[in-house]
Amino acid sequence: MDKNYYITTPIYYVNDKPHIGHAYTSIACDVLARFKRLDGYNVKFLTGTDEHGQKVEKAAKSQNKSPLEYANFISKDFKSLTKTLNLSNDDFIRTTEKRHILAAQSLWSKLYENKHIYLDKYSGWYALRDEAFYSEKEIINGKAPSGADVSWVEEESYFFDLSKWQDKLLEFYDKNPNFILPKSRMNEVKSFVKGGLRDLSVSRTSFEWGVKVPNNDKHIMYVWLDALTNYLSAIGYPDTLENEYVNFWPADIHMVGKDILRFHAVYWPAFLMAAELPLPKRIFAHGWWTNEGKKISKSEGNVIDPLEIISSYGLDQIRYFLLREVPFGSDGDFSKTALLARINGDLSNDLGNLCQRVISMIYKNCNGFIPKKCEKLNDRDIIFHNKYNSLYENVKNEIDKQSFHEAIKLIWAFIADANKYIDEQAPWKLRKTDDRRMNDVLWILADAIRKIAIIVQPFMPDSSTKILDQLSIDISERNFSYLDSKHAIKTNKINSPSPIFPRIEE
Ligand code: ME8
Repeated sequence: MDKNYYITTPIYYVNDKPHIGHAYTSIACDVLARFKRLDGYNVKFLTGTDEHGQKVEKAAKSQNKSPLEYANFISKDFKSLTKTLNLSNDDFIRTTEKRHILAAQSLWSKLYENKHIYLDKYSGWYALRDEAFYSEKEIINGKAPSGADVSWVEEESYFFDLSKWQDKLLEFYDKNPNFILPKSRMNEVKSFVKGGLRDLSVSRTSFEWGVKVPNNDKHIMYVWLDALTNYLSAIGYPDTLENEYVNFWPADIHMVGKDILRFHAVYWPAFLMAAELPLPKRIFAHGWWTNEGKKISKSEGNVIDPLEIISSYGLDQIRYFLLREVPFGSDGDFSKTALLARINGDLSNDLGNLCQRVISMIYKNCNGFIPKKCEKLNDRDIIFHNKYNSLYENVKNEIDKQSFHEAIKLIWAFIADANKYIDEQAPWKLRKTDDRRMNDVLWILADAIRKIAIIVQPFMPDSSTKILDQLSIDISERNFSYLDSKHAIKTNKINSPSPIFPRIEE
């Protein structure tokens, strides 16, 4: 079985500070990367910054900085966000790095040699905000379909023969029905491609901030052709014999926002086919967040700063909320009421209380040692105990579809069950009447919490570590192979518990 897994975030434009959208994509990828590592995969998780193009050049000018100075400055914010979000990325690529420029120019040369690029003249609409070309029929009331302003561009340009790839793309989508998820997005992409593809302008001459086109340095590469190549530059392309390339290409998943699906699901596969390179296995397009019901925009002044919400509510709390609140793939609303309900309900009441009750009972009543594995389970115990034999498989199935919310729901159904079990069994009463039965019940619950904390690790790495530390679970025994029925909690000496998810009153 192929045990390598390559996952990428989009690379983020350095024209502005990071916002909630960036944090969202990155956290989702981090959960997937951590999940796969715990499941025994050799993972490469890539993120980075997209530093060329007219948009960045303009932002730099407005700050009286050179584009590179400006890119250096903002790229640092994105790099530091990876730490703030506790991302487990293995690499951080910047498109101004040598390794990337070499890869982008090599890909260009390959497309040129294969006769898929030709010189002509572009005249048409360009939206700076989207860094995208639009045809006359796409323009709505003088704006791009995304609502971005457009301007008329006429310049000499190289073109990529995208129109020739229409049938091959459609054939590929049909053969690979899970290439684009969610499914509704696949339909959108298919109908866009069926509507006819025009050759794509892939170079610009009217500004300078970009990767130079090989053998014609009047031209710079179109920022999207440059940017998409990052997924290859980070694994050593053009050296296709290099270990990283051999292990990790084709990528298992490119995670993107719905607004940039077309670039990833149409242009990128066409470039790759034209360069005779294998195509990524999946493009997943997630939805967009609104803020208290309103579209997020700078002009509205309602941009959500990830650093601010993390310092107010806690990192794991935000990671949990973003992935639990909204079905991954759909749009969602960021509201304080919903956030507090999740923190105080799901985290504090459900998971936090369960851990606190069980661990403190063991600490106080079992001399601080996890009780011995109980020898005789009764029928109720067996029903409860057996439920989590299927937990790992079921959660894994959801994660493999990027249904993070469904995966979390399954885990929380199990947590609810554990809370029901503890209420029914009332070990605090058994303490006075039946010590042995109390020990058995606490053993079952301690093992349940161990399993919950292990499977929650990808979502809330810090909090689950605290729980596993409180149970003194050995660091080497925290991966998913310890979720099977052969493994159970040992008679560890445990530490005095402290609450993991304090309630937040506002
Ligand atoms: O597009 N909710 O960079 P970017 C959720 N450089 N996601 C949001 C969002 C919101 N309100 N607003 C933005 C680029 N996003 C290119 C990518 S990849 C080769 C090049 C998401 O900085 C958006 O969908 O504009 C996109 O995935 C990312 O944030 C922003 O990317």
